[in-house]
Amino acid sequence: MARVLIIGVTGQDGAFLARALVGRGDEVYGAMRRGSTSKTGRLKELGIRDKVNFCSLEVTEFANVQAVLDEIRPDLIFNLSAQSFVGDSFKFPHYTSGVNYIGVLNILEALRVLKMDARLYQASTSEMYGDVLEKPQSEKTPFNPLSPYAVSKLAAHSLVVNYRHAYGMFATSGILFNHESELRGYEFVTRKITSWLARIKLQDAEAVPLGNLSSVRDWGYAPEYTDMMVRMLDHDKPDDFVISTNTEHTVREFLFMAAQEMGFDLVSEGEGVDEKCFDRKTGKLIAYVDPRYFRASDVVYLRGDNSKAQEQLGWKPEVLAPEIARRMAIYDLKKAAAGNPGL
Ligand code: NAP
Ligand code: F7E
Repeated sequence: MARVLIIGVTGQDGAFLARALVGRGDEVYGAMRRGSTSKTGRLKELGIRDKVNFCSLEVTEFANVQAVLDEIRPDLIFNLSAQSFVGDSFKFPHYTSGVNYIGVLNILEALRVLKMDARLYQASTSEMYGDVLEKPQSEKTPFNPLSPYAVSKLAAHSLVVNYRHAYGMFATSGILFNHESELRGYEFVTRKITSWLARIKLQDAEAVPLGNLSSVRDWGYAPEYTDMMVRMLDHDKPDDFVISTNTEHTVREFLFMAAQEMGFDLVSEGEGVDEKCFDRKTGKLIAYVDPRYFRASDVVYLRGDNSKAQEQLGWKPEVLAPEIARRMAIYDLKKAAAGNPGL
């Protein structure tokens, strides 16, 4: 049984990771920052809220990070904390850098100063590939970030590699491609689509405004990805691993798949900012392009090559984008039917 600290336990990944660790009998500590309302809804949804020992942590405060690590003395630390919404990172670049980079520096420095030999997992991201220099992207592909979010994550990633080499720390980076689930935040495009379509279907909501429908992502299923985080820290040495499904879909395809699950039969008309998606059966407008959702610079193509994780960690993703769209659609229809779209 390991003593585990999850920093960022209230997020999508934190909740699934906590469930996996509680399930294998670990003593799980969940670090979170105070808020004006409860943030433990995802843990409650997974039925494990009372199995997690909560502690207060603000990752940008070195003294606080040091005190928490000293008090808990975990064997394993998963740093999932981040300002994780790429769109917002253009509006809040300083704040994003503080949480995503200084936060990681604080954790690494606290481990060094306290002379702790805990194993650290850092949540790196496929966004670091940015304007991709190779297709598909593996651990060997050079990074070329396109947002303040990606730059901050690349700085943190480089620091983890540096501390691993300089101090011999067991610090591992998972370069995870997009992963979604029924517990995904509502600002991300998959959840925005499924939650909004459910409200169109059951509550007669207006059509959903979207940004770049041609953007390509390699979408996986979050619980499978958090299982891989555990495997990365159970591995015999610290390293970098790409976690992806090696498949690709456009945002438009995800929209059509989710819509089909809800009984819509979409057809697209027009191009670029004029594109609109109608339901063939009713002629109703379901989705349209709204330039307000375009990004200052957007990552338009991501598809991973997970060969290293397959070989060294035994990774084989099973839940792919069509099934993810189906599960999220069913879940959000149920929520909307209960009068609680969760927005
Ligand atoms: P998420 O749902 O946005 O969760 C982020 C977590 O970080 C939340 O628990 C949040 O707490 C916490 N946090 C934010 N600022 C903090 C601070 N200053 N101090 C302490 N905690 C703070 O993100 P996710 O989708 O679960 O992703 C988990 C991690 O993986 C993130 O680092 C993300 O950047 C990275 N990642 C995600 C994906 C993906 O597709 N999901 C892919 C690659 C990498 P509050 O509840 O208080 O906001
Ligand atoms: O956007 C396009 C958007 O916000 C995906 C985070 O978990 O994964 C996530 O970052 C694509 C982009 O995810 C809308 O322009 C079109 O091209 O769902 P997203 P993301 O930016 O890929 C990575 C791996 C992380 O590390 C991040 O933490 O979809 N898009 N229309 C839209 N995106 C949003 N959000 N909303 C739209 O209306």
